[in-house]
Amino acid sequence: MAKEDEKIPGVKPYAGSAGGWGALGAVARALKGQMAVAEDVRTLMRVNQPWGFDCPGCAWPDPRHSSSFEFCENGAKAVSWEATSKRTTPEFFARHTVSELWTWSDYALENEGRLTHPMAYDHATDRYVPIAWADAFMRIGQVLRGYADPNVVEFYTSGRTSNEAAFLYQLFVREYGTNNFPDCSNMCHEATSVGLPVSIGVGKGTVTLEDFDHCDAIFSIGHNPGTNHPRMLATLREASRRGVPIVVFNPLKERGLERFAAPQDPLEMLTLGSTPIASTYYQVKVGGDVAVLKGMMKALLAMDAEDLASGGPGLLDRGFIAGHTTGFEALEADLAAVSWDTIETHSGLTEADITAAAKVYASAKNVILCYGMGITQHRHGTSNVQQLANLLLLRGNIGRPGAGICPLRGHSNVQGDRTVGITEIPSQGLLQAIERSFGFRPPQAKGHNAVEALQAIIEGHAKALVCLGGNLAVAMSDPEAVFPGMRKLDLAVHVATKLNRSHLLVGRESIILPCLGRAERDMQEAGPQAVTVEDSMSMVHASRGTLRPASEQLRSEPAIVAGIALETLPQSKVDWTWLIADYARIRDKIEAVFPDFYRFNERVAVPGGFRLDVPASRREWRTATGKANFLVCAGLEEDSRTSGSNVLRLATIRSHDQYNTTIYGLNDRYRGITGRRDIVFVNPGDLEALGLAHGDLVDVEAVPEVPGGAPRVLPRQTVVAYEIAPGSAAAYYPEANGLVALDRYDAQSGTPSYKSIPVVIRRAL
Ligand SMILES: Nc1nc2c(c(=O)[nH]1)N[C@H]1C(S)=C(S)[C@@H](COP(=O)(O)OP(=O)(O)OC[C@H]3O[C@@H](n4cnc5c(=O)[nH]c(N)nc54)[C@H](O)[C@@H]3O)O[C@H]1N2
Ligand SMILES: Nc1nc2c(c(=O)[nH]1)N[C@H]1C(S)=C(S)[C@@H](COP(=O)(O)OP(=O)(O)OC[C@H]3O[C@@H](n4cnc5c(=O)[nH]c(N)nc54)[C@H](O)[C@@H]3O)O[C@H]1N2
Ligand SMILES: [Mo]
Repeated sequence: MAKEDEKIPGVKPYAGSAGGWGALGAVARALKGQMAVAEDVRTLMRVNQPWGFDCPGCAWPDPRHSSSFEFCENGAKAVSWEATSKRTTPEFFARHTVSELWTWSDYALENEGRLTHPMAYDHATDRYVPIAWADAFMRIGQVLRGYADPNVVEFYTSGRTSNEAAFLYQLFVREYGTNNFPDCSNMCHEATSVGLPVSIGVGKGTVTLEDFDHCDAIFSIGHNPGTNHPRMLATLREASRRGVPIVVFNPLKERGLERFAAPQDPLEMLTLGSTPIASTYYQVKVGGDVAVLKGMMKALLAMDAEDLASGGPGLLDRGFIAGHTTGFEALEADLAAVSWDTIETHSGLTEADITAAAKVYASAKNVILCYGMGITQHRHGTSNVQQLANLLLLRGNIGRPGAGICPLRGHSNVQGDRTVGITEIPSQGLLQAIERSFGFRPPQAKGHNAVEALQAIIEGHAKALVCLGGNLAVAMSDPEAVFPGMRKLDLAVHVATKLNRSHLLVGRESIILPCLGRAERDMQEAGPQAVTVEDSMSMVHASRGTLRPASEQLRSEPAIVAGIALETLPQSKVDWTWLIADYARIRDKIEAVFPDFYRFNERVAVPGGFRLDVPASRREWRTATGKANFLVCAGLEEDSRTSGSNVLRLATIRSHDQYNTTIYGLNDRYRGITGRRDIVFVNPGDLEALGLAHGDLVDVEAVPEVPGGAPRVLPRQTVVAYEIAPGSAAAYYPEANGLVALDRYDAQSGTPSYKSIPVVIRRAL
C-alpha cells in the first residue's frame, strides 16, 4: 500500500498476523456489544464440544479428540450476534414503518436483535403487526392451498437449517407437489455438487480432518480461511510446523494465509510470534484458475516424460490411472493443445511459477487440495472444480490416507441440507424412498434452483415464496431486477432469527415467523431436543442448545415447518404432530429414506457423531462409467469484453466483519480497512495505467454482456492500491451485487459468477 495511506480515512495497512491479540480484542468487543455477560463464557465453552451446540459460523469440522474449546474469533461473533440481548419487538415495528426501515443499512436492521413475535405486514399502516401463530399458519395454508399448480410456489432454504428441519421441509414441499428448492447452495458450492459427481461419483469432499496429519503438501485455492473458516488455521499451522509446503493461489494477499498466531498458544501470544502459513503465494488473476490448473498438469506431464526418458518410473500413478480412471488420453491431448502463452495470459502467472508449483505437487506423496468461492463462483465454476479433480487423479491423490479434495463449505449445515433431500433435481432413488416410506407420490419434474426461482418471480410465474432462513433477495445477484420482482408476490413467508432486507420487500402479504437459534434450548413434548448437522467432511453430529430462548414466542424450525404443513395439507399422509414431539422420530424417518443414516439415533449419540459414507474416499466410483473420469474442461475461451486494456476482472469478497449478508461491523481488519465498506481494491500498476491515484473516488461499471446492455454501476467507491494480481479488482459482497446480471452464471451448475465480473473503473463525476 502507498505511504499516503494515513490520509485516507479508514485505510491503513495491517501489519500483524492473523489471530493473536487482535482476534482476542475483537471477541471481547463482539461480546460486549451483544451478549448478557453472565452467559457469554459458558455459551462459548459449549461451542463445538461433543455435547454442546454446533457453531453456526462455518462448516469446518471439530477436532475429535480436543478437550479444550477451539477459539475462533468469527465463531464468537456468530454466536454473540445470535445470542444477543437485543430484541426486535412488536413495539419496535409499531415505531417504524417498512418504508422507513428500508432506508436503514443491513447492519442497522440486524443490529436491532432477535425477532420475538410472529408478524404480518399491514398495508394500511405500512407496518408489521403481531399475528398469532395459529392465524399465521392458517393464512399461509389458505394461500398455498389456493393454487391449482404447486409449481407457482418457491421454497428457499439457507444452510443453517438442521437436518431434522430440512428433512421435514422437503417432505412437506414434495407432498405439497413441487421440487422448487432454490437453496443457498445454488449460489455457493453448486459447482462442487454438480462437478464432482461426474469426476469421482460424489458431490462432496473426500478427506477427513485426520488426513491433514498425513499429507505432504496442501494447495489452498480461492478461499480465505483467516476470515471464513478460522478454525482451519489451526490445522494449517500444524501442517506448516511439520514442514508441509502450503501453496496458495489467490489474487489477494490474504493475511490468514500468510501468518497466523494461535490464540491458544501462550508462547506465540507472549512473544508476539506467529507461524508462517503459505510456503509459496501465487497471485493468480481473478478467473485464472483453469489456466493455472491446466498449466500445472501440462508441466507435470512434461516432467513425467522427462523422468521416463531418463529411465525413471515417471511421475504419474500409472497403475491408478489404468485401473481406476477413464479419459486420460483426451486430457493429455487437451493439455498438449493449450499453449503456455495462453496459460500465462489467462493466469497472470509465468510458466516458471506454474512449473515450480507442479514440482511441489509432484514431490509430495500425499496431497490435499482445498478450495472455496474463488473456484466455484465463476462462469466456468464447474470446469474449475473438475480440473482440480483431474490434477489429483493424475497422481492417485484421491481415496488414500493423507490425500484428497477438500471443498470448504459455507454455512454450517449447507452440506447436510442437501444430503437429506433439499434439491431441485431429486434422484429416482430419493423419490421412490419417499413414496415407500410415506405413501404419497412425490413430483418427478425438476424444480427451480435459486436463479430460476428469481427469474420465475420476476416474470410473475411464481406467486409465493417461503424462506427457511437466509436473506435471498440480498444474497442474489441483480437487486435491480430481484427487488421489484419480490414486491409482486402474493405471499412471502420468512422463517428468521433477525430482521433483514428481504423481509422488507413486502408483497400482497408478508409474514415473518421467528425461530429458535442454534444456541437455544428446544423444548418439545418429549423433552429438550437436539438436532443434527453435517460438516464439510461429512461428519454428522448432534447439536444441543442450552440458552434460554430469546422470547417465549419462538418456535423451532421443525415445529414451524410442521405448523405450515398441518394447515396446508389437511389430508397429509405424514403425522406432523407426532414427528415433532420427539426429533428422534424424525431421525428414524431420515434413516428410512437414506440408508446411509443406518442406526442414526444410536450413532449420533456418540460424542463426535459419525461419518457418512463417501464412496470415493475408498476408491469406489459411483459414476456412469464406474471409474473416476478425467474431464476435458472449457474456461480458456477469449472473452471479448475483457480484452480491452482498461477492463479489470472484479471479484466480490467477504470482509472480516460480516457473515454473508449479515454485517457485524464496518471493519476488515486484515485488509487494513476501518469503519467503511465503500472500497474497491486495485493493483497499484493498474491504478497508474488508469490515471487514478490511491484514495480517488471512482465509479465501477460492469461491462455489459451484450453491447448496449443496461448499465450496472457501483457508484462512488474509494479506490485502494492493494496487493492484488494485476488485471484484477475486488469489492465487498453484497454491496457490489448490482454489478452481476441475473443471467451471468455457470451454465453447468447455475452458480452466479460473483467472482469474475468484467468492469471498468473511472473517476467519479
Ligand atoms: N466469518 C465468516 N465466515 C463465513 C462466511 C462469512 O461471510 N463470514 N460465509 C460462509 C459461507 S456461506 C461461505 S460459502 C464461505 C466462503 O468462504 P470463502 O470461499 O473464503 O469466500 P470469499 O470471501 O468469497 O473468498 C474467496 C477468496 O477467493 C479469492 N478469489 C476471488 N476470486 C478468485 C479467483 O478467481 N481465483 C482464486 N484462486 N481466488 C479467488 C478471494 O481473494 C478470497 O480470498 O465462508 C463461510 N464462513
Ligand atoms: N456477490 C456475492 N453474492 C453472494 C456471495 C458472494 O460471494 N458474492 N456468496 C453467496 C453465498 S456463498 C451464499 S451461501 C449466499 C448466502 O445467502 P443466505 O444464506 O440467504 O444469506 P445469509 O446472509 O447467510 O442469511 C442471513 C439471515 O439468516 C437468518 N438466520 C440466521 N440464523 C438463522 C437460523 O438459525 N434459522 C433461520 N431460520 N434463520 C436464520 C437471519 O434472519 C439473517 O438475516 O450468498 C451468496 N451471494
Ligand atoms: Mo456459501
